[in-house]
Amino acid sequence: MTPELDAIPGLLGIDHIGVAVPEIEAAIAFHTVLGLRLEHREDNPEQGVREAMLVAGDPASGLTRLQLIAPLTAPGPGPASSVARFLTRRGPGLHHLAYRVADLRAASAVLPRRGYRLLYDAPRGGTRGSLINFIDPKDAGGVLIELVEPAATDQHSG
Ligand code: V0V
Ligand code: CO
Repeated sequence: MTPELDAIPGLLGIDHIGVAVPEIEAAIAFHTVLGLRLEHREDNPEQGVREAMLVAGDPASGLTRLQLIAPLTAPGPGPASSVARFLTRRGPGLHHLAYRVADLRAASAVLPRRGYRLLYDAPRGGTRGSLINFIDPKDAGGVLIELVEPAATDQHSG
């Protein structure tokens, strides 16, 4: 493949948008009033987050997902999660944009080749058994971009 054409193969669309919140229950309550439905909850200690995935719209017409993320670690001494740092430095708000890819390893191979840094050397565990990695926001116009390959059993959703 020529360098001009070397792009991520199989970028399928936006998987979710991540919003950092200090307290997950209040955020769920607000977004439920907007009409989103709570689809999934999970704690991810490796990422230091408590997560709630909400969904809008009719599955037949394509789904829109919002991922609320709150720090998992209690305030106080000890290492702060990156989301806790984000809340301290920037306050609640838009945190990341997650693109769904068909094959995260193939997608990950392209970026360093083109001079863009990934945060992890190898994919890590994301929501619902997915594989995730992130592009360094310094290389992505200040936006934290997540690449997510859903678990094989989850490919139908969204
Ligand atoms: C920090 N920065 C960001 C940012 N967080 N820029 C854009 N979007 C964000 N969310 C900038 C910050 O303004 C600084 O820029 C610089 O990065 C370093 O800031 P820091 O406070 O020292 O930040 P750190 O130490 O937290 O590092 C930032 C990165 C870190 C992005 C490297 O947050 C990280 O590793 N993120 C990936 C993991 C993650 O975010 N997990 C939570 C979602 P200046 O001041 O130097 O210009 S978990 C998830 O989505 C899951 C599980 C899922 O979907 O399944
Ligand atoms: Co995410």
